Amino acid sequence: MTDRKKGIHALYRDDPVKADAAVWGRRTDPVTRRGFLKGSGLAAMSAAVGASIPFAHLMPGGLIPAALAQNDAPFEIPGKEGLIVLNDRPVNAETPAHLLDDRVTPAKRLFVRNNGVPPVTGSIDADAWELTFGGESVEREVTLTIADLKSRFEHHTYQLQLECGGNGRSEFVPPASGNQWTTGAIGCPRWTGVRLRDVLEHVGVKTDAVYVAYYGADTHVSGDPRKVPISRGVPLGKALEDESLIAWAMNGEDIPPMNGYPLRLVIAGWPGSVAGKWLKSIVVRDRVHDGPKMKGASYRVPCEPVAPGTVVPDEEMCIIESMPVKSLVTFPKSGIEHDVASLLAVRGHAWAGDREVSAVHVSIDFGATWTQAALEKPVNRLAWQHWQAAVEFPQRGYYEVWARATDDTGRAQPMVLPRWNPKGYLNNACHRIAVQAV
Ligand SMILES: Nc1nc2c(c(=O)[nH]1)N[C@H]1C(S)=C(S)[C@@H](COP(=O)(O)O)O[C@H]1N2
Ligand SMILES: [Mo]
Repeated sequence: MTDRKKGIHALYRDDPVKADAAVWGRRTDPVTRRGFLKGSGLAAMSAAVGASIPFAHLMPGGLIPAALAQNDAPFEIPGKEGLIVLNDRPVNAETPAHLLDDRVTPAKRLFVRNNGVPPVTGSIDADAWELTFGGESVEREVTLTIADLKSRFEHHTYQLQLECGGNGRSEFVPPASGNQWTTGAIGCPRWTGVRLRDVLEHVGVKTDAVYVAYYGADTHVSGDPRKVPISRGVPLGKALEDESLIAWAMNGEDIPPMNGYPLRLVIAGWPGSVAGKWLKSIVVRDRVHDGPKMKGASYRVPCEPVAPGTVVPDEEMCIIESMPVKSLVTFPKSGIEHDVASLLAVRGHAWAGDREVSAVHVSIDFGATWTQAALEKPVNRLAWQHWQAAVEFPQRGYYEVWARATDDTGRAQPMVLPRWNPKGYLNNACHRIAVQAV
């Protein structure tokens, strides 16, 4: 977005063509100056107004979308920079690939995925923030403050990836409803906190425990205080891993307000939705957790592959566990010109859910041939890995540089959209950038 500090009305008043591009990703016809919605912009617009808009691509440019016209709240997320806002109620924003180039994702570049309305945390005393442990399968109910967590348990710091299960959703055909993430709902900051396992050992877990879930301090978009926006969890085994943290710091500082200040769960390698923000309570369950967004099509995919567009009954949907192998090209930015006489240094990150990435390859001929990139080991388990390659272009012209990661079980990223599912999860198709060799 060109100017996130401006409200939607001001943005449209000053430059409707630019506003269209910022809000919807419209392509503007240079002659008529009329905007045309790109596929993803169209889907984003439909998602924002909660319905599909027939013939939206024929709508003249410069119209303020109805869903956004109701308020003049600024398109700015405090502490974030360069993110693309996909929705402002609730706030959801993703990071363009070239702004994810840092090895450790800085706070200003970490995407925001909110299911509800975040709590106002500005004036709270973080050390006094309480976390309650309950559920059928705890030995006793326990409440600990952040100060307790800090003083009673060993501190651990890990760099851990966080990726929304719906990252890449915008490419699904037929389209899936929800935030139209392209590639930017991923980040890999450094988190500090205590192990969930250490605290659960202190609380005491009964032998019938099977699942560990969270509740946060955010509220439902409807304003109904009895409704919970999201409460998800993981099987006990995943919760007890070394890297499953109750974290109070990100990159050595307070967690940003939109990313869960003052306390959140970080459970990496699985859909980001298991990593509860504004953490208020942890429940140990004797069954698969049944909180909001554990059922139906939420964070679940058809247990058996289905044809695109199939209506799948709830009983045939299975909960997503590990995220699949994936990679990004974070340098250079797509669309650059490059001198054909010199090698182009290309780099990015790769990750593979619970697994490790064993190789990354790049192609400049749409996958006809692949060259192996240099790949680093992760700094710790569940951190993304960096890769780089020097690309040579045989002659002037238009190229796409594709990256393709392979995990340690030999599974590589597909080049086309994999396995359609009703809510558009798990799109790990190869990322690519455009380069004009001149
Ligand atoms: N309390 C609470 N926790 C939450 C969410 C939420 O809306 N409320 N969103 C989840 C989802 S779907 C994702 S992908 C991650 C996003 O984390 P981030 O906003 O810090 O990037 O947080 C998860 N934890
Ligand atoms: Mo998510």
